[in-house]
Amino acid sequence: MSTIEFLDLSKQPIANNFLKSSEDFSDEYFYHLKVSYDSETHLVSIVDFVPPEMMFNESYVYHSSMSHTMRNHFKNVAKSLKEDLTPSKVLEIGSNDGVFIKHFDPKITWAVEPCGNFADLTNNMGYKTYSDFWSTELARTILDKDGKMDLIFSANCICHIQDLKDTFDAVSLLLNDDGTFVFEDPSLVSVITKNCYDQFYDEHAHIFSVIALQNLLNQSDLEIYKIEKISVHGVSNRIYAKKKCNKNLEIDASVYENVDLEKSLGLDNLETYLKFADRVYKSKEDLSNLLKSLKNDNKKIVSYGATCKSVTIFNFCEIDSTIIEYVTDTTPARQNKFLPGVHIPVISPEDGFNDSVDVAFLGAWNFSKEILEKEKDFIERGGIFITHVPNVRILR
Ligand code: JHZ
Repeated sequence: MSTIEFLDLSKQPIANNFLKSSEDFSDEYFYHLKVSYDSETHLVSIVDFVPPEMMFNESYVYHSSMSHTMRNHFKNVAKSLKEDLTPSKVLEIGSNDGVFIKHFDPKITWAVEPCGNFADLTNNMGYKTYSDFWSTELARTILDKDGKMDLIFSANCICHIQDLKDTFDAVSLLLNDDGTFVFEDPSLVSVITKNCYDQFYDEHAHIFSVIALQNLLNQSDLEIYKIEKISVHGVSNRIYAKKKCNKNLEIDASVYENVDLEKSLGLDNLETYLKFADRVYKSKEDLSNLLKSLKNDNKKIVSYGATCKSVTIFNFCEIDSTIIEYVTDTTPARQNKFLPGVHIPVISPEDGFNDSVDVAFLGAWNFSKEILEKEKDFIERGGIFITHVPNVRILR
């Protein structure tokens, strides 16, 4: 048996299933969030997968366009891919609200998006969007109708797909022999070194190391030739891969550098994950203690950003509305609902981020730069931001 469980993050709800009313509390779905390491492929995955249809459907609430940081990010990556690769046919897997594809000509761009609400949105924007889960079956359908693609792009999506062999086989099937597959997902180096265990939740079936990706892509005849470290979502990797049969395939130094870094951090060794788990349990204790002591000092505590990540934290650390009064979030579809599992109310920043707040937990810590700039007034009047990344502390 090569798969070993190393972290237990307790009973968890579906992280994006924001509840409309207290009547929904009693039949909420929970699963046990445990994380494992595969000593053969070195892949880190959650143990019990939630059925994809329960997570990704027409009620999906997360909009990639909700932050200035992400809008800019996708504008820039679209520009550089167009300049560097000059693709004449582009496909995005997991196109969400169109934040990336809107920078491409609809005549040469296709999309795949299982959440019906978003597929309708991008179809209405003029982009042919297949409202389905990515698979070899779907890739065959697209191949028949639209032919092979020069660029297949995916952001914060591949790590959501449970069957990676089928996923990469499907890419191989639909990619031109000289085409490029580019995808970005949170980096395991960052999760381990920054102790951001909240990157584990139902949607994140895997958190990738380059070492694991090399093994998995190779099984589908794909080869990583370049890696860019990007700052979004608390550091992600943008992976560039081509078909192995491509005669012009040159491996960039960034690939060797990433593998060396991961090996030096022990990401190919179970011991590293067991030590990480110890740090996570300590982080839970520290966060509970800090929040309780602030509460004992009669501080009003809220959380900033109703992220999936904070669903993991609050459920794991058993933090509910007796400690965190409410969560503020800019996404209308998350507002005036209850955070999954712990049922803390979610309201808009206009309604809740005001002078009455003393302390704000950074649920959206991955946007801390944007948020700290935006909330200078809060800090100037003595407001406190706290975070658990890389360790539990008050931000100064
Ligand atoms: P954010 C989702 O995770 C789910 P979440 C998914 N699985 C994934 O991989 C990532 O996204 C990409 C709000 N906000 O991006 C907006 C403010 O309220 O960290 C968002 O709801 N004020 C697909 O949910 C949330 O925070 C602000 O000033 O963990 C951020 O969510 C800013 C900047 C954001 O992803």
